Amino acid sequence: MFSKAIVRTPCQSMIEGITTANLGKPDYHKALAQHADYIEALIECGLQVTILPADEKFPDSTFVEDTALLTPHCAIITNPGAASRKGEVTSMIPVVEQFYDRVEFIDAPGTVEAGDIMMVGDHYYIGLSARTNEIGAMQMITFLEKHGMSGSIVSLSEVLHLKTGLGYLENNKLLACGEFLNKPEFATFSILEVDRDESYAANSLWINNRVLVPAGFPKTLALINKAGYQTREVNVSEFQKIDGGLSCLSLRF
Ligand code: CIR
Repeated sequence: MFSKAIVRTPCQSMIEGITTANLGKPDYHKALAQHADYIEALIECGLQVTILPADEKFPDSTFVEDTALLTPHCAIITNPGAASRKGEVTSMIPVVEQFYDRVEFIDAPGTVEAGDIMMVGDHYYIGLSARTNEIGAMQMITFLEKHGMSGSIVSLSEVLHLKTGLGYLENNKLLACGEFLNKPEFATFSILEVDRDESYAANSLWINNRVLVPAGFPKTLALINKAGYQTREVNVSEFQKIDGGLSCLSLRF
């Protein structure tokens, strides 16, 4: 169970955020309203939410998930692989230090964005992507083991981040799409298959026995409801336009 979350208010420069989506530019005012509703949903899940101010220097800075891995035993500050995002960690360090005594750091040439990391109990799956390299993943595994946890590497080819195509819903249930449906490392999970035309909804988010689902993906919503979860839709269309999803918008711990 999680008790806290950290989010960052989107900045106006988010309209220049990195994107491959081809969905047009985000509407900033709509994004602010959607972000406020996202915070409301986190509160409904029982989380105490720390809201950081917008940081105009970094267009993608609302996607705080990528800047740190917050585990029950330590925090690990990442070194984002995207050049325009590296500086995002600087202002995150003092925030994380308010909550953690044990803070580790991924160092160059290692790169990691924590959207590539999926927690399953004490084990962390780390996707190798354009943003997370093998040196960074190995540093991450070393820190996890130092603090009594474990990690393993997953290759990926179709998606930006590991959790773009996967969402762990606890209870051995894994929401998966595309290239993740047949990977041997996930064969022991009970897979909930997300249709390709709703692939964005694979990034639904389990929090304390509820699941936040992006609005507008009815098949995935029905799938998760049928699996027995209480769901809460959140409209994040403006963040989808810059390749962001529900998990990217917060750090939960
Ligand atoms: C980026 O390309 O870095 C941002 N536009 C989107 C980041 C999404 N983060 C995530 O999936 N964890």
